[in-house]
Amino acid sequence: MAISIALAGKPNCGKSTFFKAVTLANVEIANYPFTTIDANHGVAYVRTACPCRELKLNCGICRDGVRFVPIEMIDVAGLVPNAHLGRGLGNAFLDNLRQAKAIIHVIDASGSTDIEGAPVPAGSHDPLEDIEFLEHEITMWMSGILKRNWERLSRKVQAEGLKLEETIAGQLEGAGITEGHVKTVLTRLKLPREKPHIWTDEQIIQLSDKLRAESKPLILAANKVDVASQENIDKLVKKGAIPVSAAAEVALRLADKGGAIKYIPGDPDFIESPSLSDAQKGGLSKIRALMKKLGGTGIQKCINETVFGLLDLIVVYPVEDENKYSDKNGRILPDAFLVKKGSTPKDLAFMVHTDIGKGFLYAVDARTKMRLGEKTELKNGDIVKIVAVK
Ligand SMILES: Nc1nc2c(ncn2[C@@H]2O[C@H](COP(=O)(O)OP(=O)(O)OP(=O)(O)O)[C@@H](O)[C@H]2O)c(=O)[nH]1
Ligand SMILES: [Mg+2]
Repeated sequence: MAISIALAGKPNCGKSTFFKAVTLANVEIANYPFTTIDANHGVAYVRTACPCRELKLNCGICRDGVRFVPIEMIDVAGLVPNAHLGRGLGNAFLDNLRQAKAIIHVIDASGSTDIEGAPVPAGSHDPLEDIEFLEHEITMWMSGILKRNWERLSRKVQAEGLKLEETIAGQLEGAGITEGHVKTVLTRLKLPREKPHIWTDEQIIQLSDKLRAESKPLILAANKVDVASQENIDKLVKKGAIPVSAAAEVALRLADKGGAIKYIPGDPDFIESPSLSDAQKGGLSKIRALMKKLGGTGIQKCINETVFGLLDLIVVYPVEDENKYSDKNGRILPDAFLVKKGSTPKDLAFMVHTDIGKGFLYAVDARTKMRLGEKTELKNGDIVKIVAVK
């Protein structure tokens, strides 16, 4: 199953525009809050160098040596401060974040929407104010779920010896929390383990906050930089945000699809076809100026940073024929898998198929033809043949 990433943030910050840019799905986009109510799900891609170039092969899948590995993107409804108290659409729709392994927090860097997403004169709202609330709302959403039945559950932990990690993970299953997450977080927090029923509200919020950070790390995308002041952009970059223009990326991808330009997502520039109208040229030259400044539109960079930076994933290519780098039908480098850094060939085998994982014997590095032991750490770009008992 592809890894899921969610786009979240206040209403009207450009989440659906970002989503449209990366999935080319036709979704509703408008300059007012709560345009999106039901979450949009689509396929986006992380960009990487395809090994076929280096091997002097043609996989027929990549574009000019650029490989796009699919991930799932989720565009959720806008969230406002105090959504957990029922403001805006409330936070029930945060259930859509359940599968998300990371969040791209989209911020309107132009300051042309207030904290609740209503249009205001450009520059009149300080985007720095929009940063903190999202994490808080997600934390409060989780703590709200955890507190449901807590009285009863925590007493059971004490009286009937239920496993604490299992109980908490079970309660937060809908938020995508696993026992592993709970274990990691509990070892860091100094909560009285043996008496969960005396945990205060504050302690439950603290636990939820750590669980949120552990299970859904987040990066900031400072959107609408095409109309934002340099001052706002600088302020957000200082906070670690990646400057982006979702609108520019939509224009480029559509122009590329329509044949007006050649643009490979994530490239710092594009090539114009000779037959453009003056209006097209005018629009594109504005985008080009922005790309020069940012080194691109920032959109692909955001996805790549989330997948490779935040989530620490690498790309590996399982093959069946290590000499031809292909599957048994001769398709070259047919699959690209995103795996956690530190994964072993055996982990990869399990990802390919449970039976292959169970029957794992050894793996071969297709480049060197050397055997890889069960415990070898895979490297980014590895091409691996797995040998398993049939
Ligand atoms: N100038 C500029 N406008 C943008 C950009 N991205 C989005 N917008 C505009 O911002 C407004 C809101 O965009 P949406 O994508 O609908 O925002 P959203 O966050 O999905 O909004 P909700 O679904 O209401 O939460 C629209 O008018 C978009 O055209 C951008 O990069 N630059
Ligand atoms: Mg939307």
